[in-house]
Amino acid sequence: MPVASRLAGLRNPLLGRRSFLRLGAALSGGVALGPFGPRPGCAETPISSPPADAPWSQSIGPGVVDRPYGRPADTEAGIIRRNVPWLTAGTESSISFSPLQDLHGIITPNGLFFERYHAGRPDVDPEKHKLMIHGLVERPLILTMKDIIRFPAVSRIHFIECPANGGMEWRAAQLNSLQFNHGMISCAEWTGVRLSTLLEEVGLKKDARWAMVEGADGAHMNRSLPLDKCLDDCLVVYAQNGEALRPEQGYPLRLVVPGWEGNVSIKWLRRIKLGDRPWYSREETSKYTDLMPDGTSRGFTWLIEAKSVITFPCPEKPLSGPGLYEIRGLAWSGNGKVTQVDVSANGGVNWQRARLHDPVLPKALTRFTLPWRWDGQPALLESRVVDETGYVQPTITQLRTQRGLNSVYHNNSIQTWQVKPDGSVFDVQLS
Ligand SMILES: Nc1nc2c(c(=O)[nH]1)N[C@H]1C(S)=C(S)[C@@H](COP(=O)(O)O)O[C@H]1N2
Ligand SMILES: [Mo]
Repeated sequence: MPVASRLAGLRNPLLGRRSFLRLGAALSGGVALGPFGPRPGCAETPISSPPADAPWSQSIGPGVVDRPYGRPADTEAGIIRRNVPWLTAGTESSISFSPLQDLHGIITPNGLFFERYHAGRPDVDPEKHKLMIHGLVERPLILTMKDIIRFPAVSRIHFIECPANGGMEWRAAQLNSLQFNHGMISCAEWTGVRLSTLLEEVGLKKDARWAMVEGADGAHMNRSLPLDKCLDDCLVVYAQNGEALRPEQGYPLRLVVPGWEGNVSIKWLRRIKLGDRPWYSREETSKYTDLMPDGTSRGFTWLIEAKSVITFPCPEKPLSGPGLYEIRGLAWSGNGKVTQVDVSANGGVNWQRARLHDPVLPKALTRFTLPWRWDGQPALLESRVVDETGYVQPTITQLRTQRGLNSVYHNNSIQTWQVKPDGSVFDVQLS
């Protein structure tokens, strides 16, 4: 029997003690991470009589007109994006983090997608919004939203990660939180038109090598993109998980640059200018560069290298006592597909291969799980991803050896969660 269906059996209240113990023995032999004995992980409730009717079973609920646009159950109200007030001067140039500890699967619900603004969230009128494509092109064009929606549509699932995700932990562990250390990543199904289709429509002049992409927000945020990437897999999208983009994500139109740092996925996209060299905008010179130990600065570090994190257990979701658990997490790579995730319970001394859940898509979040019998002893949980290019996620020490301590961006190091005997979980760094 596959491990997953054995685990599923645990949730069956009819499962007898004998079969539970048999299951425990099988698991500790095959997949437990340490020398843990067969110890039941959850209590059994004997079923003698049917449960009494709850209040909600005794009356008629509200009808269909109650919620013309749905929302989560009232009891889920605490599952929200959060920000770190001291991180930025104001809320207009700020970040909210996705509550990864409460999410399932690989798609981020639209209301929980992380936000990053350089000049607040503009309220754009889709009737007036236009996209101009000009510069080194044969036929410059100004497109309305109606024009854009007429082009052949494609849908793709991709993550967007701000390269500053984890940037607060370059020097030391300081935020005891999954949401704040890793929540600047989200993943959605994006629908729109390939940028290559639009570029074919305007016709590229032979010297065109770069594109400058610019937003309609007050920051007029702009970045330079090499033409190869534009023609490869960039999308100009108007929909996110089946509905129009949210204003937070760039309504009515944004660029999605799969696998590259979130900063280049320009929101409220209003202009694409083709040229023969990069523009060296503020966001690729003063910001979004990495100061190296020798005083030089790395620029145009677009790629999001492979990264993973355990989302259960984590500081927000401690363990409730010794027993059988499923370690759960997320892995991703801007290089393509995730091919392997290993999990350690002793700070990287021994590793065990985790199961990757379908679908495993390029440049998208990938779920991994591993059954784990916790014996109540202190543990150091880590996950380490390998992507299809063979790249292995580094430790923070390995990263610092290469890049020093001056960086903010592109911290893709292995996260260590320290599990204490009472089940609480802490953010730590191993030297
Ligand atoms: N026009 C515009 N585009 C923008 C930004 C912005 O402030 N203005 N922020 C960028 C940054 S830094 C990131 S990480 C992503 C965040 O996308 P999200 O807010 O949809 O999560 O959008 C990028 N695109
Ligand atoms: Mo960002």
